[in-house]
Amino acid sequence: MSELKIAIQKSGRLSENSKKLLEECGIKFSNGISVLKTTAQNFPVEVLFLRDDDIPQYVEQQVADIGILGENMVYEKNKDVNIIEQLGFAQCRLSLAIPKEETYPGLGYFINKKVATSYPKILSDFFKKNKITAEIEEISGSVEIAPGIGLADAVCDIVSSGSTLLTNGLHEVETILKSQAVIIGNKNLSREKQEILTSFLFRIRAVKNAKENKYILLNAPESAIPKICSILPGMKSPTILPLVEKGWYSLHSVVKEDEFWIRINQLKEAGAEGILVIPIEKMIL
Ligand code: PRT
Ligand code: ZN
Repeated sequence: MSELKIAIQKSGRLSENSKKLLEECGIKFSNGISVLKTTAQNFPVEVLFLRDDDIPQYVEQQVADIGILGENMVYEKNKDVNIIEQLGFAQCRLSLAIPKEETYPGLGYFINKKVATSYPKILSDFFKKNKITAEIEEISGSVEIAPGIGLADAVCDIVSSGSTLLTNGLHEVETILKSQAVIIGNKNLSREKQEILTSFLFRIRAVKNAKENKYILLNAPESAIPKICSILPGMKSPTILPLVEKGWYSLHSVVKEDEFWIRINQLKEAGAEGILVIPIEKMIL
C-alpha cells in the first residue's frame, strides 16, 4: 500500500506547529521527528523534512504529495499546486515599510524607489497591478537592515509583531498579503493517496474545530433557561440535566473561543452560576 508523503519545514517557524499538528491527529513516529524522513507507525504517511522554499516545487513534482508552509511562500514560488486547507498558525503579513522619519503620501511614494525584499514575485505583481515603476532589490535575509546600510529606500518583508521594523527605524505603510500556514497538494494524486488525504483532513478539521471551541457547563434556575438557551446556541441545542436541588438544572454546550468572554458575561447576567469552561480535544461536526 502506498503512503501519503507530507513535506514539512525541517527547522524554522513552522516546524514545531507542523509536527504538533501531526501528533494531534494521532499520527505516531517511531524514530523521533529529527531525521530527513520518517514513516508513521499507525497511519499511512511518510514525512519529509525540507526547507520551506523547496516545498512548492517538490509538491508540484510529486517528490512530496502534500506540504505544509506559509501562504506567502506558496504565492512567491507560484508553482502549479492546490491550496487545500488553511491551518490557522504562523499568521503574519507581507508589508511595505519605509524609514520612520519619512511621511507617506500613498503608493506614489515608491515610484523610482529601490525596495529590498525576499519576495520579488509578489512585490513586482503588486507594483504592476498598481502601475508603480520601482526597482526591486532581491535579498535573501535581514531585509530590514537594507535602508539603514544604504542598500534600498524601503523594504517589503514579513511582519508579525512589528518589533523588527520598529527596532530598525522603519514604519509599515502598506499590507500586500495576509498569510498563515496552509496545506498544499499535488494536482494529480492517485485515488489511494486522495483517500489517505481525505482521512488526514478529517482529523485536522476535528483538531481545528476543537481548538476554536470550548465546552461549557453551568447551573441555572428553571426560569433562566430560555434566556440562557438563546445565548448558547451550541452544536444543536444545549443539553439540560436536572440537579438534585429542585428547580435547578445543569446546562452543557459549546461556545466559540472568540465569543467566549462576551458569552460568559451575558450568561452571568441571565442568572447562570458555577460556570465551568473546558478545552475540547477533538470535535467532529
Ligand atoms: O530555513 P527555511 O528556508 O526553511 O526557513 P526560513 O528562514 O525561510 O523561514 P522562517 O522559519 O523564518 O519562516 C517560515 C514561515 O513562517 C514564513 O514563510 C511565514 O509564512 C511564517 N512567519 C510568521 C514568519 C513570521 N511570522 C516572521 N515574523 N516568517 C518570518 N518572520 C520574520 C520576518 O522575516 C522578520 O524578520 O520575523 C521578523 C518580523 O517579526 P516581528 O514579530 O518582529 O514583526
Ligand atoms: Zn525559507
